[in-house]
Amino acid sequence: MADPAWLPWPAEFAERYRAAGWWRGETFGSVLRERAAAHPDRIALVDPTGGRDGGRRTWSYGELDVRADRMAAGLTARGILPGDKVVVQLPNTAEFFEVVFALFRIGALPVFALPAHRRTEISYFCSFTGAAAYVIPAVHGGHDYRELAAAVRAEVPGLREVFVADADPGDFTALAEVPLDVPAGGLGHAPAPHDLAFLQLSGGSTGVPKLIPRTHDDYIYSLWGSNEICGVDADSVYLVALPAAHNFPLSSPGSLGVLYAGGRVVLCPQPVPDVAFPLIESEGVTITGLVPPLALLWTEAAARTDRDLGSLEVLLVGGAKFSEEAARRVRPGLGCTLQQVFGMAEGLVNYTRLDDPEEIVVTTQGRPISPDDEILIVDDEDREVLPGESGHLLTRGPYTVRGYWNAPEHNARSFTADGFYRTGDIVRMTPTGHLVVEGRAKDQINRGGEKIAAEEVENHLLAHPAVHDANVVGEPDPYLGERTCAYVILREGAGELRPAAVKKFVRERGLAAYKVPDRVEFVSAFPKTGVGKVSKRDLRTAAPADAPALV
Ligand code: J2J
Repeated sequence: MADPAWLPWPAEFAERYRAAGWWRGETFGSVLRERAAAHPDRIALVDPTGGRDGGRRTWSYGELDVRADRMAAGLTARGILPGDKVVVQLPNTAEFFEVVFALFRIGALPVFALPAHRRTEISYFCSFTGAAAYVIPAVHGGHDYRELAAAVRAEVPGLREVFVADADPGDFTALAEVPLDVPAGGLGHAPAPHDLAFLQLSGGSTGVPKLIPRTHDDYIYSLWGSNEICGVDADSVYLVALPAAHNFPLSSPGSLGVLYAGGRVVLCPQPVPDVAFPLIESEGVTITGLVPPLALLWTEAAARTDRDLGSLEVLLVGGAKFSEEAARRVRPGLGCTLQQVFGMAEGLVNYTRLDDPEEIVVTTQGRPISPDDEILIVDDEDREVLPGESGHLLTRGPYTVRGYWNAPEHNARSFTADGFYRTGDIVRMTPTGHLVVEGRAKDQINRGGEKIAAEEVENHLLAHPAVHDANVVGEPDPYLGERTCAYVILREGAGELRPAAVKKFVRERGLAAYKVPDRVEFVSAFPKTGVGKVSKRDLRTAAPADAPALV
């Protein structure tokens, strides 16, 4: 069933990707069914704190399959239909997979929210997609998601159902009450491999986040392609340390890649060494993925731990640039192979290979998964640069989308006429074909792997009655790589406003905490470019001590 808000691949490309064997004609529902039939008793998921007593809980492939079916039947009975959107905001728990596979079976589309998102983001996802339902934990990380859901529901009356994946659902429906026996005739509808499977979130550089439509065919290719490159097989044990719904731990090769291979997925409630290291030891974790700040933290902590991390074979690091110095420390520190991964929820994923020389592994961000990933490196006028020079990365291929969901105007800017995605990244290619990320042309801050669209935060700052104008830029941070600084011009006669009050204002607008500016600087003017536009580049290089010069 084609979604009218989605731009599929042109037929000749789809045919080519099928003929090449990249698109295998599978769906997530069919894959889980096959794995469950082949090895029902093999463990699929380990949720170390998800048991009734807060202890370890495991689900076999057979159990996950049955649970997905029963959840699908129950959700269907509650009116969740093929093509419906369901915002899923669950932490790293087994229920995340139960719900997501149930939706895959129905042909309803999960919209992957992160646990950090708050009222403004969730209300937007729900209203923009016309979501039929929203799935939350009761309380996670000290935050009561039932209160969040109540606020979202008040703003988005069309949201029919809220399901709570805990025993105490408050005013909403407990997820545990939903499952039903599958009717004799089955679920009644099975999505096709070329149908949309879900909407993923883009890091974004615009006022509101964009949604990325991914199909079963294309995403499953990115999974098995990643598995081959990362050595994932049925013996792999993957630790989901980052938030499960993020594209990196979901697919590079991530939980879904490892489930595709028939391996085991271990859910880590928090990515800190004190929680993750005991799990690596007790569960025999072989592979995991981290953003650079966490990779640094783990490498340092490994020197002090008495935990045995010997099972860990591969550490994937990506989401933001991993410095060469930090990369060099991974193998001696953690005793495993580093794979750099430069990926994006829109599609293209690059990896250094397991047999690449150490020099390439520590100095590049890898090369594409597929021989059919097309890479162009161009100047500001879309002309290809000379080999080895840096430029804008454009890409097209068998698992890179052709447009955002329901965003025609934005698509005209973010994609070329012939379907290349403008990544907004500045890269160069080495003679070995590896990409090195040199910078970014998009107006985005990459805060240790968490992406912040400057415009989104600026819009919230502008809503403050005392704020005349605002610009948000990234500035260097030794741990995060980059942190955010908001440069603010106050209205005349606005009186005194303290940075803390500005931060509080943004937080109370209902934004994820990571989007709240790390630093707020009051200025009386912004530096301008030759043509009179605000020069973010000059703002970026304005170190705190220089700031008064701007006044
Ligand atoms: C520099 N910048 C990087 C890297 C991503 C695997 C890994 C990461 C993501 C991801 C992902 C980078 N060095 N190694 O989806 O499947 C920046 C680039 C890129 C943007 C995408 C995956 N790895 N980046 O981070 O959609 O700017 O996906 O365009 O969140 O992160 O962000 P996102």
